[in-house]
Amino acid sequence: MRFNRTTGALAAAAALLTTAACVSEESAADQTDSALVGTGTGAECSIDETVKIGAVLSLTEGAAFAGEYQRQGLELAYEELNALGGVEYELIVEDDMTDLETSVAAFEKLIDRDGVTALIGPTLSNQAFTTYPDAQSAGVPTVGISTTAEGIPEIGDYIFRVSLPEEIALAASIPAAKEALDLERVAVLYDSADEFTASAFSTISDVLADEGIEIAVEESFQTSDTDFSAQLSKVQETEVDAVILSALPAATVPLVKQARDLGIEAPIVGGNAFNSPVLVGGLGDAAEGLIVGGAWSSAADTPGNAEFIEAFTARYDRAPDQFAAQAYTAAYVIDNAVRADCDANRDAVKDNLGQVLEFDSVLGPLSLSESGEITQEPFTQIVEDGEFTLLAN
Ligand code: 1QQ
Repeated sequence: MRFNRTTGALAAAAALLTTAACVSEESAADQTDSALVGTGTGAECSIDETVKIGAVLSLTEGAAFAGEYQRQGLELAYEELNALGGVEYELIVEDDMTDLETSVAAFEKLIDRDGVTALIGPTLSNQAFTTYPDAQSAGVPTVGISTTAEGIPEIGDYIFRVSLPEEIALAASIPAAKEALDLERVAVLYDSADEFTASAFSTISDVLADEGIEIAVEESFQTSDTDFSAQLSKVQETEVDAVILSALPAATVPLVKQARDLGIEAPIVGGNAFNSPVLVGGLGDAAEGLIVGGAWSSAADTPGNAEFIEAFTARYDRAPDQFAAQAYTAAYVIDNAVRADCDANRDAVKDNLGQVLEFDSVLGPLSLSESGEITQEPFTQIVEDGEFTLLAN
């Protein structure tokens, strides 16, 4: 149920007059904070109370390569949004240290202690599968910005994502790589211990089958592994046109370096986790020719992209990456949902997040469905001279 100030007051008065038959209606009204309901809509929306937004990001440890860019993307967006006037946001960021229990505690703190309107994050799907059920049962609209594994929006109707599903990224990047590299036989290496990389492995197998590409080598490893000689020796023994790799950067960097040291020259094809300048920097020359599917490109002519890149670079003295762009977009999508009915109560925001149609963003036009899933065009990029360059879109 949505309220503006007047109808909210009327509903409250009406609730006093209702009989026991309307108990559920009464409790919905009770949960509505009238100070979070403003006047006007869209750009004219004005809400008196500060709207709290919580973000759980991996700012340290394994996934900090993405989390730190996400924090900066969010901070920039909320500075811009607060400058627009009408709605004042307070962004509260918690570091989950790339750790499951810390992520759960951070969600609980933001939901119960801070009473946030909406949540953003966490950085990894691995954490999301455990934290999202808490957000769902508390009724807090939650927007994933890099939670790309299969099954995330299905966790519940309060769960959304402004992050291109890995299935869509791979369904674009593998055919693009097939065309660019004439792929017939590949090796597939994957981290079986992480929810995202394991889920991507199943998608990779499906896409390769659809494309008629043979899997000549299939090997797995664990997130914290550092020695990949056993898996790579299998690749070395086999003639393959490319290595399809499903891994987070902490494993990708040593794995690709060890492959190159062993003389394996096959091009590497990866997914969302590879869209990182941290990864490209860590790999150095070994990154050349890497093909990645993802949600954003600095080269894309999407609405506001040039301005976003300029503002981000000026503010942080480095260019943004995909993770910053997705975080930045989520802040604007949530703001759009708040302003739609000028109501920052959790249920109003959840209802409006499920009705985002053709929203112009730096990721390109996107929509969000009631099921929480994003629709947007994927981008496929290749690393050339240390920079991501568009291969297909
Ligand atoms: C996921 C991901 C990671 C690569 C985000 C950093 O896509 O965990 O779903």
